[in-house]
Amino acid sequence: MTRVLAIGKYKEADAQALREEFDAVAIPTPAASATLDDTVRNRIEGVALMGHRPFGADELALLPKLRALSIYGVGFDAVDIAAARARGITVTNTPGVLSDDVADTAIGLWIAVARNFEEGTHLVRSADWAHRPPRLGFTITGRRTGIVGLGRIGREIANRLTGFRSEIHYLARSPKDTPGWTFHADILSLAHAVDDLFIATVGGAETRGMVGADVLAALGPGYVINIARGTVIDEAALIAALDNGPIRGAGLDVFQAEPHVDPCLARHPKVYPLPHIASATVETRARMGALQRSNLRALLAGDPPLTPVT
Ligand code: 8YV
Repeated sequence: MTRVLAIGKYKEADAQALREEFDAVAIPTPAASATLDDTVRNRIEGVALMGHRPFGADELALLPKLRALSIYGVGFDAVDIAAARARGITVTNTPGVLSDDVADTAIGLWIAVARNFEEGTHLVRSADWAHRPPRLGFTITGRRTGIVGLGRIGREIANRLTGFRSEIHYLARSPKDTPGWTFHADILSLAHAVDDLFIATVGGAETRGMVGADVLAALGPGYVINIARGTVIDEAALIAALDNGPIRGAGLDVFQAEPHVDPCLARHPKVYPLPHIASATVETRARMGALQRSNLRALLAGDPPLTPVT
């Protein structure tokens, strides 16, 4: 009988791999393990988790034998890591394999929003181009850019920005070994120093609402790009700063209550929104699935995991 749950909405290739290798039982959310037969639930030792629904002490309590929780994704803010640790459960994630695609998406959002791509596409498709000239955008090359969080993804964004002759600043806990990029210990200091802000930090309590009215005011007439977690931005403050100034535009791949998006943000003419697709390529998703299964395989065999959440 199975020892593994596959939680979330996997694409068929991953669902099949989890079924074939682990005889995994599929359920849509962590809370749905309450609907399983007790004999199944009480045997589960491993979980392959996808998605962003909360996996806290209550959900962990439903799985008394759980010892391995392997996340499909780099972010682990949906999981109560302290509660898992207290139960002796090892949690893993999939860092590294998605950094390039996520950084590419950040740059794509930045260009799209600053150069009015959505409006331009609409002009062509609607045939309005014949009656209305496109609006002018703003130059992105040579701007001062700030990265909130210089982890793997933040670093890849910064690497790409060097190609745009950007003056690069970053917020981190401590200065990093970087080629002439400027360290800031405080987000207000970062926002004052740059034109545009790229958010590439972790989600969860420590960063909730970190980009609020004060930071947006300090940023001035620039762009906010978020490929991290919607919770990092105070969305009400962002809407106000887009409506009344000073923010020029926002490129957002993530939202506070996704997949439900505040209609003011979803329809805002200064926002270029995407449905959390930064890591969504065939190649990266295959790597994420493979790493998730390698971690799960190692943990169930009693071996050290490849990429534990530290
Ligand atoms: C998700 C992500 O994993 O890696 C992360 O933290 O947010 C994404 O790559 C993906 O959307 C599947 O839930």
